[in-house]
Amino acid sequence: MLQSSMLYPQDSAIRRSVRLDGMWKFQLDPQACGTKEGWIDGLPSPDLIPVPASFADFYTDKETREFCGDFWYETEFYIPDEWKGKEVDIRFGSVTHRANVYFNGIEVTSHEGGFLPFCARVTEIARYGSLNKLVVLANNELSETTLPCGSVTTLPSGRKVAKPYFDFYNYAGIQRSVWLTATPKESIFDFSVVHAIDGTDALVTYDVVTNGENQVAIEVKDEAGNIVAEAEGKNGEICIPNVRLWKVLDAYLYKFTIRIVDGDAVIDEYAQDIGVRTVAIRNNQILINDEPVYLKGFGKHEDSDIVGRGFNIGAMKRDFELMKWVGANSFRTSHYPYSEEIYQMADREGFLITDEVPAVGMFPSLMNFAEASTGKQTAFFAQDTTPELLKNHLIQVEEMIARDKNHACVFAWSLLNEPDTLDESSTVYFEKVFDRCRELDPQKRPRTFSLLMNSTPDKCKCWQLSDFLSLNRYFGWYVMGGADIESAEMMFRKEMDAWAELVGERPMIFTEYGGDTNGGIDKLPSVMWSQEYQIECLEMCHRVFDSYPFVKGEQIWNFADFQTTEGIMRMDGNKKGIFTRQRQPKRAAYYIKQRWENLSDDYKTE
Ligand code: CKU
Repeated sequence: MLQSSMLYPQDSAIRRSVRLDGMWKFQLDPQACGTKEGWIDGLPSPDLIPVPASFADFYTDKETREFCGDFWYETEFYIPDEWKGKEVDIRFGSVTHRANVYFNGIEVTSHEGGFLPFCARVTEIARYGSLNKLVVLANNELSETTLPCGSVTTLPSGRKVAKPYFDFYNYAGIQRSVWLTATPKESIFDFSVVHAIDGTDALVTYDVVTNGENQVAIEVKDEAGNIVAEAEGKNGEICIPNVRLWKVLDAYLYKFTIRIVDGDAVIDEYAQDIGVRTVAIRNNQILINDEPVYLKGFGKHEDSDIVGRGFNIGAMKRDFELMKWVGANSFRTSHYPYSEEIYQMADREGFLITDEVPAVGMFPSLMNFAEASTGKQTAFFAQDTTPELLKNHLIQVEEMIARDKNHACVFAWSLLNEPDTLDESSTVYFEKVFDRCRELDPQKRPRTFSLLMNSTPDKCKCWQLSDFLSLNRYFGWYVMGGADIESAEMMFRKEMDAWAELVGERPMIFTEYGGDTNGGIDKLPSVMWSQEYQIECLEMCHRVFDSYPFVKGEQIWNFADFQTTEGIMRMDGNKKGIFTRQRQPKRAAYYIKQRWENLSDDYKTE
């Protein structure tokens, strides 16, 4: 059972929510002495930094940017007198990777995992009508039991350094909004909706969780504000006559309002925009409302200049505009659940999301993907630490589904990214994660995971658990790039032939492919890293995809260039973006636009 409600904060006739974003006090704690020294009552010599944001890229010295360990935040704010008698919560969109929260000098909660929300209830210790102090102890260390996985080494100077087992910078901090909320004592804690289509009508089965016994009433309004359906009871079925379905790139959202009522009095009210649609996998097809869809899009990151992984509302808007411009219809939230505002926008724009839990780096190496192709094998899920990892993994699957289950845009869950799949222990581990997901998701959406290059048809022991296969393949880049691209294509086709024999009726999509290029490097004829070669590499992959009818989607790695740990494989970050980190097109973007505008959304329908 979840500790706190995952509902996104909102104002209603009853609820109040205030963003606490802005400049907060901030202090690194390299000796981890803050708790002992009483920092929970206030930071001794803080700097000021923005919330939400990653702390790393504000500073001009390397030690602060690369800081690994404990770091603290502090802010103060008033809680109004009128809030007496309500439940008061502090809600964090995320703190990366873990947090202990102190309110007016008392520890009120702690949370593990850097990409999902949590609340601290402060009703009893709030000072109404006066100033309150919030202090957060955060930590960004990685281990083989955290999601994502990694390790920490200590330099001779005693300084800790994070060693991610994944290819994105280990940004940390209070990266999403912090809210102060007031809800009534009897309140709506959670709800879920499941859609079915019945001719021209929709049947929406709903379930509302409250902490009281009063009656629940539901009202559904169309976009023009007309009430189209009503119901009473904590659970039941609502019929929306002549439903306008939520369709890919043609979204329609009903306002679904839940009220707790006592006669004429409204005790609590919560409203969410809901798209009505179904999802199914059948006969090699991904079906939305029983209509086949071919996925065109990207693996992305929450990553931008200066604020790092901090939620960047401007970048969000620009990214959706660029995705529409280039003809995309979908993306994967590689490699962690993104900010909630992004799902709200995808609902509104009609984008399909594969929602990914931060299960990345389940391979013991900094460059796990490069290492894996050497054939060196590890039994990652057969260690003493595996039970602890699994426990964290299952909690994060639960939190992700609780947060995102009602979004029309979320059509599938990605439960792991490029894990070890070659050892028997992987299957045991995977089954637990896949089963838990199925059990928790009211809509029973398809489950998948991204298969690393070494998870080949002859060796992978876990592909059969995926409702559709998601492959990450770098033929023409990590494997036989440049002048060898012809051989890369042959090898790629050989693997695809083997999958074709094995997989049968299951659709496959590509969740990663492509190559790095530094925007601005042109070369005729092409060489690897030039803009021309990025296009050639993508063209080769597309030739292969186009020849296999069960390939039902292509999501390029990556939408935009992004920051990584420094190293010889990365030139100030990963440059596989079709757009630069500043969100301007590389040459490949024009090629992709041309291809995707000519591929209908139901391309390859048999
Ligand atoms: C990407 C097998 C591929 C793994 N993939 C993971 C992703 O996070 C990396 O950025 C590879 C890459 O190498 O660009």
